[in-house]
Amino acid sequence: ELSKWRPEVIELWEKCSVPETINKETFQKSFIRHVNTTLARSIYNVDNFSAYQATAHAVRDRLIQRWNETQQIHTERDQKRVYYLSLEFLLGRSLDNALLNLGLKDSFGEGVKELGFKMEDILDQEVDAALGNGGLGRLAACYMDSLATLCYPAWGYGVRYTYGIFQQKIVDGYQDEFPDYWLNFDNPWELPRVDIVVDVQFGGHVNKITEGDKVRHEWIGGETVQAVAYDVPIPGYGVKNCINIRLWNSKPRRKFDFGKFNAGEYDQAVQEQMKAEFLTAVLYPNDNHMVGKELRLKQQYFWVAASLHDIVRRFKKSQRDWNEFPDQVAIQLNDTHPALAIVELQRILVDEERLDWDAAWDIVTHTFAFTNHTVLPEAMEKWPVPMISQLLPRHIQIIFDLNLFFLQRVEKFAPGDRDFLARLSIIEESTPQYVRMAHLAIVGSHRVNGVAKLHSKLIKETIFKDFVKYYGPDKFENKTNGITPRRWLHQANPKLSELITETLGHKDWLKDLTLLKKLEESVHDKEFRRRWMAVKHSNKVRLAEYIRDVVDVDVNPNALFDVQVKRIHEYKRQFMNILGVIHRYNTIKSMSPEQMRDVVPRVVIFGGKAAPGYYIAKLVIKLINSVASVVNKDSTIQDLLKVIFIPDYNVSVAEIIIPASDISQHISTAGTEASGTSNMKFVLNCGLILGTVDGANIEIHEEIGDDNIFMFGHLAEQVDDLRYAHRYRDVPMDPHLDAVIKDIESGSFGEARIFAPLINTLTFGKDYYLISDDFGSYLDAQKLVDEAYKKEKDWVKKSILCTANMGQFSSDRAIKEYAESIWGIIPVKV
Ligand code: OAK
Repeated sequence: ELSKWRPEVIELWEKCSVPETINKETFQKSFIRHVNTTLARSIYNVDNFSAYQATAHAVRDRLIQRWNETQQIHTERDQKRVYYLSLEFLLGRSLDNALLNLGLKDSFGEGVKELGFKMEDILDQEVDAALGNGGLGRLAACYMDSLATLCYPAWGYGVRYTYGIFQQKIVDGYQDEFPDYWLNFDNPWELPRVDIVVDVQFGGHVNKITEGDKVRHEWIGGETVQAVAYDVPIPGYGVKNCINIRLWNSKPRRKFDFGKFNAGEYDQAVQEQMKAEFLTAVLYPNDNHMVGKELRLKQQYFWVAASLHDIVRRFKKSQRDWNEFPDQVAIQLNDTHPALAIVELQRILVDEERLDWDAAWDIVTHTFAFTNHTVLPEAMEKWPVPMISQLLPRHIQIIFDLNLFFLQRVEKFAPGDRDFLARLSIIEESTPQYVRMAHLAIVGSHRVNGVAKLHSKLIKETIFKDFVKYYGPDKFENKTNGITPRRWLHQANPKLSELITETLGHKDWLKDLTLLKKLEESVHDKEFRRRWMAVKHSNKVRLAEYIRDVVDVDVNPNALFDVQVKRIHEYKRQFMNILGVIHRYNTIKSMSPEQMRDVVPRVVIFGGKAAPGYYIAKLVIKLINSVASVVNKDSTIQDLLKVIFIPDYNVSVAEIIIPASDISQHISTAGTEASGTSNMKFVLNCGLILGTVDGANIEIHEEIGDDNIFMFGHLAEQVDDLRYAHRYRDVPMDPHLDAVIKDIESGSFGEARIFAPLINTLTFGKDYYLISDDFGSYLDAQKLVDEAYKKEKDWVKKSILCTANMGQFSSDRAIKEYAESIWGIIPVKV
């Protein structure tokens, strides 16, 4: 393609594109140039926010260079790529992360200081990119960091929501939601690609055309919405590779209908425009819960169609045979949200590329793999057949055909077993019929994985049991989740990172987390233990300051910090935690001054958003705040207990909270939390955990050993029987729990009637999440925590051993496993 240019031109391009050296001075030049030109400001009116923008633009210039080089080399080498399709990417802030990954933090920090700014103030100006709900979205972000760092040829595809997850405010103890208009002031971390536009079709009808002995289908009519690409560069740590997340934004195809406008139908002309833009306006705020809104289905297809178009276009450039598609392309489905991609690829291959059905299906099934992130029944996606038929008339035909051919094969496997067929079918035979997206994802993929050992075992034994019978067990794998140590230790906990680097004598641990193991040797070193504790203490001071700023309560950094931060959900049992807090409060109140002297002071910290439509979860927030307002002003308990609800929990708030925790709670009903990833973040940051035998807690326990974790509660295999007992027998309530409930009902924490629906979940609701069954062992485990915290020296040792044994939980390990056993891709280093 270079041949169209004269040699002098090429030479000039090469001369001018030599990358600038990066150091403090060149940074300062670039900073000032951006203040003057990009921002059109001057020395007279640069505030912290413009300083942030200028710094971000200076970093972005370097990112773009790396991004270009990476794309170029990946195109040249033409190795197999992986495409990670995720409806959520919870990236958080980018500046600090980019500075650290590029190794520019020190020089740029010096640079801004000389220019009269503080790096911390600058970093604090950035708003989070919060395009996700919780675990699933943050996992996608960690995986992109690892894919870049390990130099894999990878792309992320997602949606550029105008509004990310809502902002949470607490008003009179209740959650209030406010729109997160994160794009209000320019976003330096995205590159708009106005040249990359894909038409996406909805509605219309299908013509069946017979040509000789062949039939083909033509999907025509309906409306067209355009997808415009916005690229978000993701730099690897300590490498030049910088990969891309492509986010799609919707816009109307026709700019404006002046015909209608002039005919006086002004509002109609504007409406069409607004409707198209509305498609990517808002992220659905539900975690682990499906809400069957048509707009959500439209979002899913819009994103899947644009992404596949892009992937297919890139493949076609290499002019290979279609059979080679799965050798060049791996597509990972982050849960079932992108499952329509399976149908879309089959449609492209059959209707547009005219491959025959079976050849196309062979390509499709060798391309896709599917990750399941939950076993909760309310989270299983299914869409009414009439809704899909309306929006995607050709896709529904393909789905029925796929299902027919699939069930024909199943019928051969289990002749005459109609129940088996009905259970496996992609179509649920209800009125109306539904498309089961998980079934579609399994049938269309060559691999299915769960996200922790227990979860992967459970999906094989429960929700996907029949598929295991049919396909055999080998199609189903485990890929235990991981987290990036760059953001979750190096960036969030700079002091601990420094101490580790100094102790180990290198920074290699940031790329090979198993090297932390060597810290074990230092547990006997008194001075090292003192410094380890000092780091924790200073992180607690930092959190105490944050708490004072946001909720105006003073907490003592010498108290035990006990943290539960995550989405508010019944299965995660924040309710059990606050009931335990009430028990603790009443216990302290009943003590003599003598007895009180023996109590370990605690600060119990909560944070997390409830889905706006999740009534019970919102009541849990109200109860926490009601308990907090009673406890925090009760001087009779001498500051032995404080309860804090930190509002608007998000990625950057997590970066302050996690390093400051002494103990954190991961207390889901056994078998309900697929993995959890914050458990890994807390332990990596030398916080102990109090947890149930669930998700990745189990594997963390295996790695760090019995002495360094507090586990309690019933096991997953007992859950069915316990639920059965609640349903059909009179199970006496745990006496401590009973006392706590009576206390709430007596009005100790405000009007009792407010909390009646919450308390009813334990009684009339048959205690589905088994709080009463686990309450006794929960309180016992809490006692052990208090006792252990009193033995300071042993506690520090435990804390060190936690960090030292977290090597397995790096997202680098997880990504290597996916790359090797599912995707079949190899690194291509810039
Ligand atoms: C969100 C929407 C639909 C289905 C699942 C989710 C989700 O966020 N699941 C969470 O995924 C995390 C990453 O794998 C796990 O660590 C959490 O346990 C799981 O709840």
